[in-house]
Amino acid sequence: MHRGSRPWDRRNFLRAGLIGTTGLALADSVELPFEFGTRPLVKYPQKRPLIRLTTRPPQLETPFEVFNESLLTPNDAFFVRYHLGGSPPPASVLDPKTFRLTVAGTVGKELSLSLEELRNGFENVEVVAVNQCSGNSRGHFQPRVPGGQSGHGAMGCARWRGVRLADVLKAASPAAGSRQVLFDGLDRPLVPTIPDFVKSLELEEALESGGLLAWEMNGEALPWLNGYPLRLVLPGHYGTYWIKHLHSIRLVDAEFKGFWMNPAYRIPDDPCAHVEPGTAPKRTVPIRRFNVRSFLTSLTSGARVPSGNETLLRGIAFDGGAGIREVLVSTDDGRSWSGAALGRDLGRFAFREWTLAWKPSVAGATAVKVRAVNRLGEGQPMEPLWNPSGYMRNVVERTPLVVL
Ligand SMILES: Nc1nc2c(c(=O)[nH]1)N[C@H]1C(S)=C(S)[C@@H](COP(=O)(O)O)O[C@H]1N2
Ligand SMILES: [Mo]
Repeated sequence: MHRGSRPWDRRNFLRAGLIGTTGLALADSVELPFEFGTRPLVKYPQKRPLIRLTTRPPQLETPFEVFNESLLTPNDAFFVRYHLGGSPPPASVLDPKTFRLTVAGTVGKELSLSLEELRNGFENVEVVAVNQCSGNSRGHFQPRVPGGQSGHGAMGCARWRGVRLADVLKAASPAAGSRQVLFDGLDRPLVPTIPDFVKSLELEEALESGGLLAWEMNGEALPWLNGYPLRLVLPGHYGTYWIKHLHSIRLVDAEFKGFWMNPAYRIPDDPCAHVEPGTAPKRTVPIRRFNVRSFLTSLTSGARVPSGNETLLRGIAFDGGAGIREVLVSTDDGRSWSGAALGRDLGRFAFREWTLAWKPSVAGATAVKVRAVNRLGEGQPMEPLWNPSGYMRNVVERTPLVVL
C-alpha cells in the first residue's frame, strides 16, 4: 500500500495537527518526532498494528495514544523486543505440554518443572508492573547514538501472574557460595558468532527483587511475542532482565561474563548514568532499575487547544519501585508549575495516572512539561542526560501546543 496517499493517513493527521483524535486501525505509518522518524505500522499474530523498528528480529513499539486509553497496556498493543535472529522461537518449541523449566547449577536439588507443576507447586501471586526497554526514547538522544531509534513506545504496564522467583530458587536449595543466577530463554542465535541472550542477577538480588516467573499477562496467557509460555518479570528493573520463553535458571559461584551483561547493557558508573555528550565512560556497571519518568498522554505534539474552555490534562508517571509521590505540570513551558492529582494506585511498580484541569486564557504557542518525584525524592532532570548507548532517558518531556 502506498504510504501517505489516503486522506485518513496518520501522517496527514499529524501534519494537520490533529494527532490524538485519530484512530490507528486505518493508518499504515507513524511519524516519530525526530530525524528519520517515519515508521511503518505492521501486524503480527495476537497484535494490533504496531510501530515497526526492525523485522529480524521483531522490534515493535506501542503507538503512543495507547497510553492514554488505559493504565494497563492491552496485550495486543504491548511492545516487543528481541535480540537474536532466531527470535521469537517458533511455536513448535513452545509446546506447553512438553515445556520444562530447569533450575540447575550450584543447587542442592535440581528442578525440572512442567507448567502444571510450577502453577500447583508454589503460591500464585500477581503484580502490576511496568516493563520498559533500556533504550526506550533512544531516538530523542542528541547527539544521536547507535541502536534502535525508539520513540516513547518501548514501555508498557501489565498485571502479571505467576509464582515468586524466590520461592522457586529456595526450592532448589542454593549451595553455599552460590553467587549469581543466570536466565536463558528458548530463542537461539542463528549464527554461532552471536552469543545466546543470557542475563544474570546477583543471587541476593534475585531473592529480594520481588521477581515472578509469570505465565499470565492481564488475565490471559502471555502472547507469543511477549514470552509464551513463561517469562521472568522483574518489577522496577529494565526489560533486558525480563527473559521471555524462560526455560533455564542456572546458579553459579562466580560472576557471569556473558556478552549481554558485558559489554552490552552497561551504563556509566555514575549516580545519573551519564557522561559528557560524545565521550566514553571510564567505568561501567550493568543497567538495573528505572529512573523516574512522566508523560503527558492526553495531548501530543502540535495539538490545538481552545482557550476559555477547561481541558483535562492527563498522563502517566512511574519509577523503579519507590512509587510516585507527586507530579508537577507546567502549561507555560516551565515558568510555573502546579501539582497534579494522582489517580488510582495500582502498586509501586505500576503506571500512576495524573490529571490536571487547565483553562488556557492566552492564545498562541505554548508547551506542557511534566515532572514527577518519587517517594525517595528523586525527580527528573530539566536537561537531557547523555550516555553512549542511549539508555535511561528521563528528561522532563516537553509537548508543544497551540492555544486557539
Ligand atoms: N528470550 C528473550 N527474552 C528477552 C529478550 C530477548 O531478546 N530474548 N529481550 C529482552 C529485552 S531487552 C526487553 S526490553 C524485553 C522486552 O519485553 P517484551 O518484548 O515482552 O516487551 O524482553 C527481554 N527479554
Ligand atoms: Mo531492552
